[in-house]
Amino acid sequence: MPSEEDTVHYEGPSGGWGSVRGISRIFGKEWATPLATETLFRQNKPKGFMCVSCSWAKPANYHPFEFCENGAKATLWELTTRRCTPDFFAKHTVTELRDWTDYDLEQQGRLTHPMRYDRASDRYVPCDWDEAFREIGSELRRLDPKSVVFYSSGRASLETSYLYALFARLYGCNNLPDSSNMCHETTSVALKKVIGAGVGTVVFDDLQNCDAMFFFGQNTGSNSPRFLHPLQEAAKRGVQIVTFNPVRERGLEFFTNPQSPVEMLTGKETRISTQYHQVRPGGDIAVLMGMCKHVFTADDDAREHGRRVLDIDFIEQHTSGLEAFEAKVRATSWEEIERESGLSRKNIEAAAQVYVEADRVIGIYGMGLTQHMHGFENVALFVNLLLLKGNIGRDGTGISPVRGHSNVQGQRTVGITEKPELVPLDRYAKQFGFAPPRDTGMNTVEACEGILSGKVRSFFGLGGNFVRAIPDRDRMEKAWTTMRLTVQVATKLNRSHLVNGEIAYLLPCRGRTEEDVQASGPQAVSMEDTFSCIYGSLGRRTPASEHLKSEVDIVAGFAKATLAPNPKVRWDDWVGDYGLIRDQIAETYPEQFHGFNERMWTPGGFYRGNSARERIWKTESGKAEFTTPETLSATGWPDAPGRYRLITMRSNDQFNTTIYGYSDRMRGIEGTRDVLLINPQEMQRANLQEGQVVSLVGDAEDGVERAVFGLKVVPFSLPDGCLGAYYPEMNPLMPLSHHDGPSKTPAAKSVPVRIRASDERGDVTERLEPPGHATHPV
Ligand SMILES: Nc1nc2c(c(=O)[nH]1)N[C@H]1C(S)=C(S)[C@@H](COP(=O)(O)OP(=O)(O)OC[C@H]3O[C@@H](n4cnc5c(=O)[nH]c(N)nc54)[C@H](O)[C@@H]3O)O[C@H]1N2
Ligand SMILES: Nc1nc2c(c(=O)[nH]1)N[C@H]1C(S)=C(S)[C@@H](COP(=O)(O)OP(=O)(O)OC[C@H]3O[C@@H](n4cnc5c(=O)[nH]c(N)nc54)[C@H](O)[C@@H]3O)O[C@H]1N2
Ligand SMILES: [Mo]
Repeated sequence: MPSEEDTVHYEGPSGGWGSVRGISRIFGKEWATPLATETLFRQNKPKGFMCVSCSWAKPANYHPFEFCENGAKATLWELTTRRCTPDFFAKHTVTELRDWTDYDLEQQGRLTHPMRYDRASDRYVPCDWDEAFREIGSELRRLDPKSVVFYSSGRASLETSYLYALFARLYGCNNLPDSSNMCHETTSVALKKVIGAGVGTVVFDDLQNCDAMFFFGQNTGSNSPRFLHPLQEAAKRGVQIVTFNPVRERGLEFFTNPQSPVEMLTGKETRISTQYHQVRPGGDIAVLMGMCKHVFTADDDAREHGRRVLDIDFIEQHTSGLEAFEAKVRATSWEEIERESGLSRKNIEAAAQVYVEADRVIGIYGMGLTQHMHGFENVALFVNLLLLKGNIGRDGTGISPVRGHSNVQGQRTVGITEKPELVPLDRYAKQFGFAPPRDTGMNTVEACEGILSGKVRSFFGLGGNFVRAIPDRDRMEKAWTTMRLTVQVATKLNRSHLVNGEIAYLLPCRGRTEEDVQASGPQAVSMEDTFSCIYGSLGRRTPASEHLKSEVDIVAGFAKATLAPNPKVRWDDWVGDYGLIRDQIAETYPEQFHGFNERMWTPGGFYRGNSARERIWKTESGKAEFTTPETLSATGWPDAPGRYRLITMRSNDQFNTTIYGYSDRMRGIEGTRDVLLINPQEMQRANLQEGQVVSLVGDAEDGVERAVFGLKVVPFSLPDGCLGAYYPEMNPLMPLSHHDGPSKTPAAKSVPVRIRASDERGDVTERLEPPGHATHPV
């Protein structure tokens, strides 16, 4: 395996000229039009609109260009001049389109008309909005509410999300899975259990007051690039930044600020991570146990000199469970820790020593911790480490999950959840005069199981690309068509619109950058960022088509066509004035949303508060809880000869299933996504040549055949025993049953696979991936 000190040579740092080229390469002239530049200029500013990409903070003291390469891509993607019209659908059958790549589908541009699937001609045909609502409503009235699933991807505004959840509950179910079920659900469950608040405790200013940051499995440079600015400032201040990641991610190594003329001209780059450890995927529990072991040892030494490393006052007053955890740590040997983590004791101790010496520490993490069968333990142990020195609930400290979609955290805040206990149902009942369902609904994995078993009869997708994002895609797609009704609300065409139930609708909506004029005038919407700050967002662009409706309007359309009239539920008034929806939100959640309509324009957003930050622990014990892990490996399955841990990864040129292009600039992979990354020693052991085309087959021991073909072998710096390849192309290899226990987040970062050293299908009878990924010009 490569030594932990090895570096991979890239052409340049993250940011810099590469990021500017990254934008113009894809959008060419569109990028330079005055309207597009004007729109970008308003991005993430007070009275502007909030980026449709990630959920990073929108600071009060903003930069002139408060957007990043990927935020600009996401905005321009929505502003594209291309249109996917009824003519397009007349030319192509749905079966034909199923062979297209994700890239080619979204390249068709914005959807313009409501469409209904016509089975006889196997085509989408245009329809009337009223007609669509009428049929959807009458079907829903016939179906058992418990058999209907209302999915949402984390983009929909607080206003839309609140109404969508209300509609599902008025209709009679809590089947409200969302994209966070595949993402930071581990966070929502683990942090709730151990510190009593299911979101991060860090706020933006803490980044300016910390002495050390620990990064576990979060790829800042690609996925939250605006974070690079405070990170660069921190690095310049001398903050120790210690990273654990199997992949040497460029953005965590070096950064040139594309918004600094001096840095751009001189090519000056800032080193970001002071230590970089290429942990084995699934090895973080072992790392964290090792770090804690070092902290206990350092504390033993300090005691001999009458000092302490542990924050004893904090531990006594605020935590429970230290004894059992400490005993477990002391009983765990360095041999086990080294084996499971793939790192040396020396390196883990070096990282832990930074922790011992720092007064204020922030813990940052992403999918590298959450998407494992023992993701819960990953997150809980990270909290353990922070608790040892009172690093939660003080300025400049805390735990900071970096959330994904721009409003994924906010959706949960306003009621999108399958867990009724997270929603003030009594207030709902009073506010809207009905008896809300009290039974637990389905999350993403349960919805998939329900579709496979036939229990789910109808699926609504409020945005997103569900069939592409979930595990076991091939099995899921086959089951999909047995549903009675499928309805997708979207801006662009994607794979999920091409697998249809008996009755299927594709309904186009306005995007966040677009003007939304209703009875009372232009409407704003709002969202919540990863630091629990809530902002208004005002779209100004002319909508992509006159036939588009807003998401609020579409949800109200479903509801009016389905539910009996209720004088307390005033869909038409709400659509006419979104301020009235915010009044309803404030009534349901008064502590967090009082004065919502006024406060939403506070520069930097308004903070909705976090009890754990105040050291109020809303846990079972009333204290912050140490967790004692049962295992050192997060994978949840045994190693075996020839079995690899596959990391499914995002490139710098995609937003989830939206593929902007075929350039993973920061990893030096160009022109294709059909690659298999593997380290040179492993290549040799497996007798593989660079450029050879191979297949991956699933190795989950559950009797299900899984395979993906046509992957080109690329030597890459990775730990032994693991492979890297792109999400979503690899999703057919992920078993639905492989998910974190308590949260059911699918285990996308350690998928058990074998390499088949040819591209032949062998006994796998069907080609599982659409062909033709490999040949796109850059
Ligand atoms: N440009 C862009 N921005 C995005 C997105 C996008 O697709 N494109 N997606 C958005 C969404 S929805 C989300 S949730 C976030 C996702 O953002 P991240 O949380 O950064 O998610 P990933 O890129 O999937 O993986 C994160 C990192 O985990 C590492 N990793 C894998 N396995 C392990 C492990 O076992 N241990 C450790 N320590 N590290 C591991 C990977 O190498 C990778 O660098 O980004 C959001 N922002
Ligand atoms: N193997 C593997 N699988 C994963 C992951 C992984 O790391 N590895 N990551 C998981 C994660 S973190 C997530 S969040 C999920 C993502 O799952 P989703 O959120 O379901 O997927 P997206 O790709 O973000 O959805 C893209 C689609 O959203 C639609 N869209 C865009 N903007 C709007 C809008 O304003 N309104 C509406 N109605 N529609 C819009 C467009 O039609 C676009 O095609 O995937 C998960 N799946
Ligand atoms: Mo996500």
